[in-house]
Amino acid sequence: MPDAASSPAPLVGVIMGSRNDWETMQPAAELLDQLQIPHECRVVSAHRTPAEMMQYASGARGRGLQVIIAGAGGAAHLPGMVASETTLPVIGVPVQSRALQGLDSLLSIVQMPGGIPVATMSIGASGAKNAALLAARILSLQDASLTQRLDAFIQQQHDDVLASAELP
Ligand code: RP5
Repeated sequence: MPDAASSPAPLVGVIMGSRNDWETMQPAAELLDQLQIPHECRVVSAHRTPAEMMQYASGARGRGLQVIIAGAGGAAHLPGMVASETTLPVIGVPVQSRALQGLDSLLSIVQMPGGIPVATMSIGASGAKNAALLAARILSLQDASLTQRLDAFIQQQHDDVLASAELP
């Protein structure tokens, strides 16, 4: 996992409930890198380090973060608990669990009570990738150069699909 103290100051916090979630969450970090969005990556567990989780969430806005991406698996309380301690947008990524293949994670994250929103992505690495893209779209509202980089990403994706469209 990259050094959390990397500069410039992070705008997106990518957190996860366990180091074992990193493989799932890494595509989010890679996409944020590609879009040149400063970010930090940390393990913050709702169950194993609850005090640190509360501190992370309540201090996030003051440290300059603008969006939090939170990945968790199983009894996946991290995104919802973080959203309860900050008014920043929180994007939840359900990590695929061994026992229930991530359906447990998805339902844990998506079923928030009214009043505390979590934008829930799909299960696994695709969800992590889309979490980064959603964070980028939020940040692009105030950043014209990021909007251009997002447009270029979409154009490249379009071109890549067309280039691979012809099958043998
Ligand atoms: C959650 O429990 C984590 O997000 C992880 O996906 C799941 C299992 O954690 P480990 O036992 O693999 O550390 O808190």
